[in-house]
Amino acid sequence: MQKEFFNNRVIVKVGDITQEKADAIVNAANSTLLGGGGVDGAIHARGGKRILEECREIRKNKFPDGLPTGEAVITSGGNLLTRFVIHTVGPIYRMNAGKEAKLLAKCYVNSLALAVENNLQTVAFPSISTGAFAYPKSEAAQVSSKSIEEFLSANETIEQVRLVFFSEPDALLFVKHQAFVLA
Ligand code: AR6
Repeated sequence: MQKEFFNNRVIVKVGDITQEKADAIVNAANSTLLGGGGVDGAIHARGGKRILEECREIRKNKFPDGLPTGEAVITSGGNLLTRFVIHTVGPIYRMNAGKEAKLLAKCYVNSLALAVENNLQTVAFPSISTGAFAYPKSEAAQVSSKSIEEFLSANETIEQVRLVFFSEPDALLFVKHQAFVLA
């Protein structure tokens, strides 16, 4: 299935994010930036060691204590089909004293802002925090769609945001709970 929102600037699809051809794909990382399971594991496994080396440099030079939740950084795409990987750290559900939604929205907004800073036009996101970090998928759909819509309303350079879900039920659940105003 595929569905479009916001005058076709947002595409909802099913797939493996490591197979996306976009200017950047977003990694659902953790604050160490040194890899893990899920999307993070798949990106580092397919992207090769260059991505990890760049993450280590970012840790050393900019974030010795780890990347804070809601922030985003950018590396090259290594062996992936994408030029860049934007790494962001989603909130762990119920571990952020009621600030989950704000932090999850920051992940999307900061990732898109970084894409704009780097003159990128197409960005693919996984459903941040909805795996190991246990954010309920229906709530995440509202938060991500609202923050993306708000960002795109104020920006003209991003041509397409792709929301890539690992399974069809996940994509359909997103479509059911999303809060896009513009179809
Ligand atoms: N392509 C698209 N979506 C995927 C893929 C894939 N290849 N693999 C999983 N998903 P998660 P989080 C979906 O756990 O919740 C890692 O260990 C998955 O079904 O990857 O933000 C990191 O190192 C789910 O809906 O990310 C962190 O420690 C969504 O992607 C932690 O997990 C996100 O699942 C981050 O947890």
